[in-house]
Amino acid sequence: MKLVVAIVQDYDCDRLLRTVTGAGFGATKISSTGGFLRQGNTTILMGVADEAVPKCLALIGQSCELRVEVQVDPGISEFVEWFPSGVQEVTVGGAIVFVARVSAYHRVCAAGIVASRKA
Ligand code: 2BA
Repeated sequence: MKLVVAIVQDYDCDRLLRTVTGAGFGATKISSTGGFLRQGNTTILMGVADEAVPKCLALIGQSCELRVEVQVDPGISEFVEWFPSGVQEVTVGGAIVFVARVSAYHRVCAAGIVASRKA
């Protein structure tokens, strides 16, 4: 099993979640913030069987677009109208995806371990 961690733009999140859950993948959405732009983005966690990782990556890719975002220099943001050179464009997206090995997956409850998968 693999843990697929996808960082996506908020604009793409609903479509991505509909697509991956519609294909039978489990997914968890976490609100996150990009370190460079300090703007909101979304991190999706998915536990995925090894053989399903390529399909998962394809679905993520088809749900996420490349976009140009404007980064305003926070030091001079109030003067942007007069100093347009303080604005810089960056290309963001589609999705930044990490695939990590999972050593074990458990579902636990008061009755104990009710489901487990080893890597
Ligand atoms: P941010 O860190 O806010 O970065 C937004 C966009 O700014 C990036 O888009 C990239 O085009 C640009 N950028 C980022 N760091 C830069 C730098 N040091 N110098 C110049 N330009 C820079 P993406 O590459 O599509 O990344 C989108 C978001 O994915 C990032 O938002 C961050 O939240 C996450 N991310 C990207 N690479 C990562 C990594 N290696 N580890 C963890 N998170 C990452």
